[in-house]
Amino acid sequence: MLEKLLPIIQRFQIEGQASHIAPIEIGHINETYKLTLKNRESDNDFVLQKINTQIFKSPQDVMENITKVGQFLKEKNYPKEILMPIQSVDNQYFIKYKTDYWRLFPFIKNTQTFNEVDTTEKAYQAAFAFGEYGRYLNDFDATALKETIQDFHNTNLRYQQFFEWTKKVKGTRKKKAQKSIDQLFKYRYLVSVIKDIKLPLRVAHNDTKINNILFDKTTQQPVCVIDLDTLMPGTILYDFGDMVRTFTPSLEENSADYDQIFVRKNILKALTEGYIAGWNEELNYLETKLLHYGAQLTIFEQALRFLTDYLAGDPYYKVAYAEHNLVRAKNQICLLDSLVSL
Ligand code: GN1
Ligand code: MG
Repeated sequence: MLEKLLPIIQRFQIEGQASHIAPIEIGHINETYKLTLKNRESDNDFVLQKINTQIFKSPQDVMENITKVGQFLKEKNYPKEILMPIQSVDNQYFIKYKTDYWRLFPFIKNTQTFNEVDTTEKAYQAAFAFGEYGRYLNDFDATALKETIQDFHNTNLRYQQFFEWTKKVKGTRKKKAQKSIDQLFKYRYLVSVIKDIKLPLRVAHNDTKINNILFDKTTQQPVCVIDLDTLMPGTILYDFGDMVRTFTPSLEENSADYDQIFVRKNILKALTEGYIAGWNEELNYLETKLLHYGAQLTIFEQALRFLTDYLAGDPYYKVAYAEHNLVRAKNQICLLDSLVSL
């Protein structure tokens, strides 16, 4: 594998001899590797990623957003690590090799990620980190960011697309999905709320999953917010929502143990407090009032996305087996039922 990737690695401004490379199984979208370079003094690790251009149509825009925000945070003396890509030999933040686009990040030392939240302390700290990240970007002009995926959190459009697929698809997939389809129809009212409210346009991270925070292995404290591909102008609703979606469940999004899936209230409380504290009074009244609604909307949207992908034959999310997206959709519906009933 190393040999195959060497022509790519050599295009970046790094010193030392590539000595090891291994895939990192993280995320549903990009292809990720951990790379080790040997130097005279030490070993240094990096994260090499192939950008999925089916989904991120303009790698240029993605990398521009990341570097603009990174630069701004640096000037603001943001207290945590800032994820900045390594430049290529021709001073770009990504390279094109054959038909693919690649980028390289330093691997932040002594860190780890978690797929689940096991303590209220972790929920509070991670949510604080996302809130703090937003706060440091408070006076960054969000409109200066490119929309890396158009209509990413346009739940209304997601609903329309879902609805069209429910009409278009016949056969086994439709039959298997029918119960979930009916359940999602009933949650349609969630979309109508958002049409009538006006919230500040902010720099939204848009993928505030628990595994998008690096924790220090020793202190167990968050040290870096990662996965910045979906940095876009947006509202805080979905950032808060994606935390609720991924921090609070009793079981994670791939679990098919449906009757064991619920929102853990103590984690929800801790993350809400952490997020608000991270923003340190910068959120306005309406934003604070709508957090809980944002969580419902986000989980609803995610269920729509998984079910639409299932109906469409899995063009978007990586799947490990035929029913994977259906399972994920059912899982999200259970979670939504639980949240709505709180
Ligand atoms: C995707 O690839 P990953 O896991 O970072 C998706 C998110 C979804 C998530 C569901 C660009 O994120 O929006 O919430 O899967 N990212 C994109 O787990 O679509
Ligand atoms: Mg992501």
